[in-house]
Amino acid sequence: MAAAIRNLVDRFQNHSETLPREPSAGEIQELRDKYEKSDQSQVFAFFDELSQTEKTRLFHQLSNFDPIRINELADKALNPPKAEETSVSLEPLPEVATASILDSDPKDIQYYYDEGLNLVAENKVAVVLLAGGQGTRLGSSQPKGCFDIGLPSHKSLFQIQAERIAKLQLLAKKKSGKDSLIPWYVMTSGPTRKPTEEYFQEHNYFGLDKSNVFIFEQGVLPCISNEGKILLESKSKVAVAPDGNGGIYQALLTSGVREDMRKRGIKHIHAYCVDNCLVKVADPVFIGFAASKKVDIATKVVRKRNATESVGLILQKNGKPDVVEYSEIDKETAEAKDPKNPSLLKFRAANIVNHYYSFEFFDSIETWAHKMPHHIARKKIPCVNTESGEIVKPEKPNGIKLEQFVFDVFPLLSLEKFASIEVRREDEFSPLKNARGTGEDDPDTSKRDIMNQGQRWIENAGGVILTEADAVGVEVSPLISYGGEGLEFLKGREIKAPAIIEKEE
Ligand code: UD2
Repeated sequence: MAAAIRNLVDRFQNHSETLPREPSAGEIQELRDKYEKSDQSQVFAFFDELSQTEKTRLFHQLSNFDPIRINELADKALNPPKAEETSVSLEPLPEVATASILDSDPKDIQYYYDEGLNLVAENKVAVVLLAGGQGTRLGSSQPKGCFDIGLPSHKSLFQIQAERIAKLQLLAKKKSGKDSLIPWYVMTSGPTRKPTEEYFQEHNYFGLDKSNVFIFEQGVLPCISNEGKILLESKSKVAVAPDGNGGIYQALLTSGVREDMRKRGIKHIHAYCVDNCLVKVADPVFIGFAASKKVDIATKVVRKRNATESVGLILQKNGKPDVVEYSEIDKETAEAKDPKNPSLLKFRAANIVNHYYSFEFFDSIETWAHKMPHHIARKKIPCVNTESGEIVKPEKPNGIKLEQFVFDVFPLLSLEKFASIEVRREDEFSPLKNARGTGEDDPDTSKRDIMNQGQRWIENAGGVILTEADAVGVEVSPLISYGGEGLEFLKGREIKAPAIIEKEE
C-alpha cells in the first residue's frame, strides 16, 4: 500500500514532464544484463527500491546510452596514448589555405560581399547558433544569449544577433527585390533549452518569423568516475553533461535540422559562438568567400592577443587542418616565435568559433560523426555513493566529463577543401567569457567594443562624435546598420557620446 501511495505522490510530483512508456520486466532485465556485462551494474544499485515512475525514467535514460561505447570513451580518456607514441608535426596553415581581410583588395571583399548577399537573397544561407554552453565563468544563471552587457538599449546578445539577421534579410531584399529568409537554428543543451525557448517566446522572436527559428537540443553523455564508472546523480538518475559543442553534428541529425535545411534548399551554413557580441551573423563576405573558394569548411580567425589567450589555434597537424585547444596546448608551442619574424607568435591564428560549412559536407555527417574524438574535463561531480547510498559533494575532481569539440572535423578535410580567413578583432571578435570586473572578455569589454565600433562607423560616414572623458562610443542598432553601411544620413551631424542610433532620421 505504501508503495502505491508513493507511486501516486511521485506521479503527481513528476507530472510536469510526460512520463515515457513503462518498460516490461523483460526489457528491464535485458538492460540490466547489458550494463552488467559492461561492468557498469552500479547504475542499478538502487533500482528495486525506486517508485515505478523513477524506474521508468531511469530505464529510458539508461537505454539512451551504450555502456560498451561509454567504456571505450572512458578508457581512451583515462588512459590516453603516451605522447611519444603519437608523432605530431604542427605547422601554421600554408598560404593555400589562408586569406586575410586585413590585406585583401577592397575589390575582392566587395566581390565576396555581393556573392554572399546574392546567396542570402536566393534563400541558400542558414545560420546555426551554438548556445548549449552553460557560461559558468560568466557566473550568470541564465543562458549566455540572454545576457545584457549594459548597452544603452539593454539589448541581449540573442536580440543583437536576431536583429543582424533581420537587417541582412532586408539588405538582400533591397538588392534582389525578393523576400529572403535566413533560417536560424539555435542549438541548446539540457540546462539552456527551456530558458532559451521561454526567452525567445517572451521577446516574440525579436521580430523574426518564428517559423524560421528552430530551437533544438544537443546530446548528453554520462559523467564518469576516475575509475571509469558511470556516476549516479541520485538513486534514480545518471549524472550527465552536455556532449560539447561538437555534439552539433549528431544533433543536426537527431533534431531533424539537417532535413529542414535540405527541404529549404540550403547550401551554405554559418555556425557561430553565442558569446561574441561583434559576430557578423551570416556574414555575406564570409559566405561569398567560402562559396567562391568552393571549400567544405572555412573558419574566421583573429590575431592571437598573446601566448596565453584562451583560444584554440588554427594550424596544420600532420598536414591536415586542425585546431589545438587552449586547454590542451603545451607552453612551448604556445610561446613559439615565427622564425621569419620573431616579434610574432609562430601560432597566432586564433579560433573564434566562427565557421562556414557547405551543406554537402553536412550530408556526410553519418560517415564520421561517431568517430569524432572526445576531450576530457576533470570535474568535481556531485554523485551518489552506490555502496552506502549517500550523496557525495566532492572537494576535488572525482570524475570526468566527456565533450566533443566542434572543430574536430577539420582534419577530415584536405587543405584544398578548407580555408581560414583572418579578420579584424576590433570589428569581429569580443567574447563574453568572464564576470563583470575581470577586465578582459567581460560585459564591460563587450559593451566598449560595440560602442567603439558604432563610433567608428559614424565617423567613417562623416558624422562627428563629441566625447568627454569616458563618455565615448555610440550604439548603432543592427536594424539601422549591419556592418557600418547606410549611415550617410549622419554625415555632418554632431552626436554627443554616449548615444544610440535606432532611427533613420
Ligand atoms: C571556445 C573555443 C576556443 C576559442 C574560444 C573563443 C571550442 C571547443 N573552443 O572555447 O577554441 O575559439 O571559444 O571564444 O569551440 N557550446 C555548446 N555546447 C556545449 C559547449 C559549448 O553549444 O556543450 C557553445 C557555447 O554556447 C559557445 C561555444 O560553444 O557558444 C563555445 O563554448 P565556450 O564558450 O564554452 O568555449 P570556450 O570559450 O572554452
